[in-house]
Amino acid sequence: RAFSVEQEALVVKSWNSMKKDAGDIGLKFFFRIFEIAPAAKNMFSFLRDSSDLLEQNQKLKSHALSVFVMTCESAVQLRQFGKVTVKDASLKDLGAIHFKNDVADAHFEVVRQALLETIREAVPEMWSQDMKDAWEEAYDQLAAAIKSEMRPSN
Ligand code: HEM
Ligand code: ISQ
Repeated sequence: RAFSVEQEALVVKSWNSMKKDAGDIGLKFFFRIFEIAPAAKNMFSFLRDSSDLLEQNQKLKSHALSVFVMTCESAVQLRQFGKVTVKDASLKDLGAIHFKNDVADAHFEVVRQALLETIREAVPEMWSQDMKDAWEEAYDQLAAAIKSEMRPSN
């Protein structure tokens, strides 16, 4: 599927504006996921296993930040490399993690909706249908790349 020069520009423009607040925006993204699908909370080990609230929060924050940054950076690189790339992680490992945690197609829809709403709220002044389409396309390609690697690891 094509990701155009114009779409890349829209993603880069909004990402540059969100970068400095990526920690806060990442947290909002995470909480939005649970607003849409409260049951998803049980999937995350750092929310499930830890009774230490501070530790929970720190893990949640760092995970949310890394996921948000990864999604944005892979979108930015989509055109540059013509394919999905992730920094500091392999798609194979990501596929295995999500397979192990029983992540289903419906969950990917939830995360996509949460991502789009979070970005819309973060950059309301630049939000447009074209920007939405660009982010949607970038997310779908990243999600497809992860799904294609969703199998048990040995
Ligand atoms: C783990 C990214 C979709 C649930 C991870 C990790 C990354 C990641 C980087 C491992 C590192 C970390 O936790 O910080 C992504 C990306 C997605 C995506 C880029 C979409 C394109 C989803 C979806 C779900 C999900 C749809 C289901 C709600 C999880 C869970 C873990 C995980 C349960 C393991 C967390 C733990 O307990 O350690 N994801 N993810 N992810 N992801 Fe995702
Ligand atoms: C893992 N996968 C998808 C979304 C996430 C959001 C916050 C923390 C971890 C995540």
